[in-house]
Amino acid sequence: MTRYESAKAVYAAYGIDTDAVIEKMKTLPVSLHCWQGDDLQGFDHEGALSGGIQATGNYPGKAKTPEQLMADIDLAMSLCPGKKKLNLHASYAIFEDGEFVDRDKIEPKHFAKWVAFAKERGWGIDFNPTYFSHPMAKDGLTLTSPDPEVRRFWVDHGKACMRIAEYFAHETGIPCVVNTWIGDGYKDVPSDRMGPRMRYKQSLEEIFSIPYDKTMVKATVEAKLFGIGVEAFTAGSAEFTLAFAASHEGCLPLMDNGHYHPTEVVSDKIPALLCFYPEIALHITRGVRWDSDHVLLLDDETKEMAKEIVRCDALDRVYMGLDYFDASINRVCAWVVGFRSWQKALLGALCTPHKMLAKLQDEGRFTELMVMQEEMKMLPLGDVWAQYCESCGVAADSSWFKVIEEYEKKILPERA
Ligand code: RNT
Ligand code: ZN
Repeated sequence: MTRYESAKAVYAAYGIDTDAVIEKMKTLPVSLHCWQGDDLQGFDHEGALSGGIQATGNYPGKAKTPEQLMADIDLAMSLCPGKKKLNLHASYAIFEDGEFVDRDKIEPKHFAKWVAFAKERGWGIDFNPTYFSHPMAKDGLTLTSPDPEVRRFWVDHGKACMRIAEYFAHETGIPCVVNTWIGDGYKDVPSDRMGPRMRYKQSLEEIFSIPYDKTMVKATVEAKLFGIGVEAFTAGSAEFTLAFAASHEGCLPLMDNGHYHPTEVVSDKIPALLCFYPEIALHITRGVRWDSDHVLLLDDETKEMAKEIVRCDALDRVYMGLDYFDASINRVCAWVVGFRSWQKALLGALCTPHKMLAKLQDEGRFTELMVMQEEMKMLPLGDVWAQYCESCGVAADSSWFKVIEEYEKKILPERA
């Protein structure tokens, strides 16, 4: 008996068909964020990252051109099992030599190279307007700015991004999640909290008022508690975005698990939102003490989030995207570790006998429930993982790291 055959029998005893799980895994799109590759630098500006987010570290070999970034993404994706999608930011527009188009005027053609790249690989594309790292983010404010000219610029950016999102969806034939996150807020106690939120609401309504294909373009709004330099107040709070999405047809809430108080968990919020929203979206990340966007690992909360999606039978109602950026380690490796971690979490979730455990809960058999939950932790998931990876043509163990090391040796001198 091979290790997989033996594991398969163990899971079968709990009513889990691991062959079916492996096939299911191959159908679940997970969106890989382009911005891990270059610390969110993008191609439309020079200068520092703003908006209250930060990539710390200075590891060599950062991608500086679209070609380099694409090569890095290709390498990362080739080392991961599963179905992939690409997540782009508007600041990754690709211009012709000497061309520059500001964010309020970008067009689908500025993303044609990304579309060709994704289509060749059979990937869908998700999208994010970039409301930061730009001189028009005056005093750190964009869609909430009291200056109508600033708001106008960013509303036009939002509309431009809706058109680009629709282009992605129609070109790839795969729905595009277009996510709005703004860093707008105040460092210290504001004297007006509702004003900025009303302006944010109106700006969003204007952006989403343009006609677009609601079946193919999924507009999401991402909540946040605070950012660096905007500790006292952020306009797009949890309540604001949930209420906005609930009251605007076609709009979904997006939860980033780095964006809540550290004692709150998104795993608990997933089933709460699924009671009301037909679809939701996630940014899956790892916050260490704050919204630090550390590389995703297979930790308890990561596993719990995956379990909730599976338990709620919501794999087709939850858009899963990764969102972290670590500049202190090999960036390609960071992508791979995070993507593989989420794949492991999903696999573990699909290999859990949720019905059996829920029955114990409903029957009030809590002692047994605890025993069984602990028992599940020692089942041979690694052997199912190995089988899954093998059937996807990727290494199950850490031997993939050698490929990264070689790539690093080759590319570092070129990019110095
Ligand atoms: C910031 C948000 C946002 C960004 C990306 C780059 O805190 O999480 O999603 O990380 O848009
Ligand atoms: Zn996010």
